[in-house]
Amino acid sequence: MTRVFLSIGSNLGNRVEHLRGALYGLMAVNGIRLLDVSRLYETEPWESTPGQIVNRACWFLNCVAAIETTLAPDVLLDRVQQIESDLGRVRSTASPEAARYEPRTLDIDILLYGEQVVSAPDDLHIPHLLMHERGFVLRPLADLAPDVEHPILYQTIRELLETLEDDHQVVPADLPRHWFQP
Ligand code: PH2
Ligand code: MG
Ligand code: MG
Repeated sequence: MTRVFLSIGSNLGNRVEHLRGALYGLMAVNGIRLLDVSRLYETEPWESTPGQIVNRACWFLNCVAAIETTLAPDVLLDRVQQIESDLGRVRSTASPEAARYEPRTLDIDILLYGEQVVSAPDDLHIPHLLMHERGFVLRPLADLAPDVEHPILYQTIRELLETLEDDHQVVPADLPRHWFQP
């Protein structure tokens, strides 16, 4: 069993429903046990088109989930991508660069997989390559795992958050604490 942290985000359609769907989807996978979920945050989009930034409706709703899994990293990636497509995400045929920042119903990213470092040619990088630069990742992750250490940077999530230079806004969402009931 390995403890894994996943970043979950949506900025299209019924965002809370998409996040809920992601969590129920994870709970239904053989070999995954959902341990905990962070608070929800309204987050300013990172590197998207300028039009999105002024429109709060296009902000993301982000959270982080802690799971325990017996699945290997590549299998886990396959399962979370299946959940993304089950919930209606259509991957663009545009270039991978353009696709990275287009609005999405649901995005699930593997942040940390135990203390393992994974660098696969097929685009799977663990720890997530940008996690330490992003408030929308570190803030919810610090709700669950402030003392966990980044396996390459050797700093804890709390330390990374304290020294973070990211001026994108990350605001706790105005939702009942029990927006998700396992
Ligand atoms: N995901 C991205 C790009 N930009 N911005 C925010 N605020 N939240 C995200 O989840 C996010 C993003 C690529 O996956
Ligand atoms: Mg992402
Ligand atoms: Mg992704």
